[in-house]
Amino acid sequence: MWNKLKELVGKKYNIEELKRDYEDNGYCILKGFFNKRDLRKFDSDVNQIWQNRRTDAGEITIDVLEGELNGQRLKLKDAPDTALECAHKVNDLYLESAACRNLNLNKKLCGILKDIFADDPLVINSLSFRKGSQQPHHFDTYFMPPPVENQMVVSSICLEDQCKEAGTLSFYPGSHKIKPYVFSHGGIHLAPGEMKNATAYIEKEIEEQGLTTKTFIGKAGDVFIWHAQLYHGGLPILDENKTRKTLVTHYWRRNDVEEERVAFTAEGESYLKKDHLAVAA
Ligand SMILES: O=C(O)CCC(=O)C(=O)O
Repeated sequence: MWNKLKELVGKKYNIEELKRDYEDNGYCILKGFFNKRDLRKFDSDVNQIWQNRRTDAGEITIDVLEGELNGQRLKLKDAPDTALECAHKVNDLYLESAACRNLNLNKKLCGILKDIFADDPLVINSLSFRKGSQQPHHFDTYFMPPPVENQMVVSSICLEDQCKEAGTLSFYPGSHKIKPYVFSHGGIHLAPGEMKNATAYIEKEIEEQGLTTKTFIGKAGDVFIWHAQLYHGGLPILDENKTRKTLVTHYWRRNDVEEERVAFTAEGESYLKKDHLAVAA
């Protein structure tokens, strides 16, 4: 099936060029990948879960990113309206929402990821937000290091047209080639209290290598793909009324995870079976 789709995809996107961008710069962009209908379905699923969250949100969690509850992880079903009005991330909607899986496990997208990544992608995490994340620059491997070094890819799907005022995605092209910072436990997973040292190391490397930041201001349906080690973050929101609805998904290689932990969509794409994140008691 992928061979047929590949022909279609190949007409619109130059896979070799995408691969080159990914390898050389740590990211590549699929312009106009999803149509408005695909995006609307996701939006209406999310709205429905929101509206009926007291009964329908299961164990879905959110991370609040500003306001009184800043820094807290809550169950969506228990979250007060005030938390939802603030910037927040919804964790792992892919476990509950077929509309979410229809986007991040879209057959064509998975085919492209497979080409770039040289393996079948397995969704291991998703986070979706309405307002910009405003997250300081970081490597995703601080939070979810893949079983095999560098073998993680990330897709960020623009669910609406973006603007600068909404707090854009910011990143350092080429930063994926910086030797990762090794924390005191010997790995690249963030160790408590060591972010400051890691940031000092990365900033020094960035300066020595002459890397500079870029921003991405996408249109609805664009997909920004980044490498496990691309240093990136979200810039401050300049206008509180502007949103940047986005679905970010992290993928590992399917073959790096034990078979019994893998679930499949009807189209044969895969995602990690897991519990929702725990919230503090
Ligand atoms: O789009 C953004 O604001 C960045 C989100 C982010 O850093 C992440 O999902 O790891």
